[in-house]
Amino acid sequence: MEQHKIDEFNHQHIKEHQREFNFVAGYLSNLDDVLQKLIAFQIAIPSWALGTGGTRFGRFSGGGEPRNLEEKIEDVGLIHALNRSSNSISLHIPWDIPKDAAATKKLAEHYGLHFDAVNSNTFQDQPGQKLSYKFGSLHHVVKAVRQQAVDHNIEVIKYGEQLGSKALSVWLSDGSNFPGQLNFRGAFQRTLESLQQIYEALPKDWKVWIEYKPFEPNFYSTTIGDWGQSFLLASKLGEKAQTLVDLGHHLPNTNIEQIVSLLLMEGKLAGFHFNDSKYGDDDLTVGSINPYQLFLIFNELVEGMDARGMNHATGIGWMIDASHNVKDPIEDLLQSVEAIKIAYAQALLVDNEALAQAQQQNDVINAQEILQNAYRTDVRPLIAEARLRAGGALNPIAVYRLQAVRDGLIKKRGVKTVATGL
Ligand code: RM4
Ligand code: MN
Ligand code: MN
Repeated sequence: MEQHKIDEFNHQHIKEHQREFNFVAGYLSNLDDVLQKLIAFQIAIPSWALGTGGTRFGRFSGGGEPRNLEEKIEDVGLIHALNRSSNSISLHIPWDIPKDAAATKKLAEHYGLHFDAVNSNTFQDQPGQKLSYKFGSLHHVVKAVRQQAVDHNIEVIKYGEQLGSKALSVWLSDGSNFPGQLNFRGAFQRTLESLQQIYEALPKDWKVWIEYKPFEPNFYSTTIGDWGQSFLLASKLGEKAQTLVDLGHHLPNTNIEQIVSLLLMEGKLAGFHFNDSKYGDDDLTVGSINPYQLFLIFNELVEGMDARGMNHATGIGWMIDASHNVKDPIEDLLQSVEAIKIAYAQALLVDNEALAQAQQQNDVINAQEILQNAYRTDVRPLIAEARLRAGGALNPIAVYRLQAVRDGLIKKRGVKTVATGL
């Protein structure tokens, strides 16, 4: 995406933008601070979100999907050029093994990108793999299987080191499908021992992020099923281990904001996998189902990070983890990043002093008013302004469509199957 195309678009729409921006800016006493924070706030893109995802029932490819890691980096580069808010990429190994790490790093740098956490994968068997993960990996009853999974994680760290990553993200599908299948204590202990070996292999300035999930693919128990189990593991491992919160990895109506608040208080909140869901691990676009919950989460984050004197942009790992059957993945990621920034901006508008006072006085009405005043503010012009100042597009999706980027990608990379509507 050439910069002049973005500039041209911005030029054509600047008047309209200014009108909207001035309206909301007039309400803010901390405008500069908010804009600075919005410019600095970046969200990592996972390498697996750039193609059309699927369900366990099937996968419908779109056109022009990236065919290799280089093209995935290219796509993230495009997203970042448009929104100036996605300056890193998170790799899943072995889905995306860099063949030449130095060249991969250089290519990313060319687009102004760096590498976020690297993700290991012991939830699938890979071709040629010696031992199967059918009955789990780090928790497996057979030592040799655990060792194979530990070795894989250490290998992933090595790839990450070459790319400049600073964290290993571990999600296990380990669990059981039927009562009696597993001894819970045994499974937990073995997982801990395996993680200890991985922990020992971590470089000095690295972290290990432990993700939890209540069910799927196992439907009776998951060995790291909730934040308590992840927190327990992270606490036993040491200070380089923290809990990763994937928004879709909770049972319906869980109070995620409360979980986040306490993890943050304990210095154990590694970061996020943003997505949205109505039922389970739906991996839907961030903010598409429950934007108010997302705002409440960010409200806890901002208040909690400020209480600990943390830098909002760098103190926590911010990442999208989503997958789509029916949307153009690039457009979807642009929507997702926008939704995250909207929730963040709204949280920055909360009058925390007044809220603390209302809480102290048990003024429940006012407490709700304060939160909802912020939530009901249309902050989109603030985000557009931050994007504009950073060199991005006033409206990233509009530019993407106007430039017919997907058509260009299809020409270059080809179409797999034609689906009406795409
Ligand atoms: C899992 C989990 C992990 C992700 C995989 C692909 O449900 O969310 O974070 O790496 O999916
Ligand atoms: Mn996840
Ligand atoms: Mn998930």
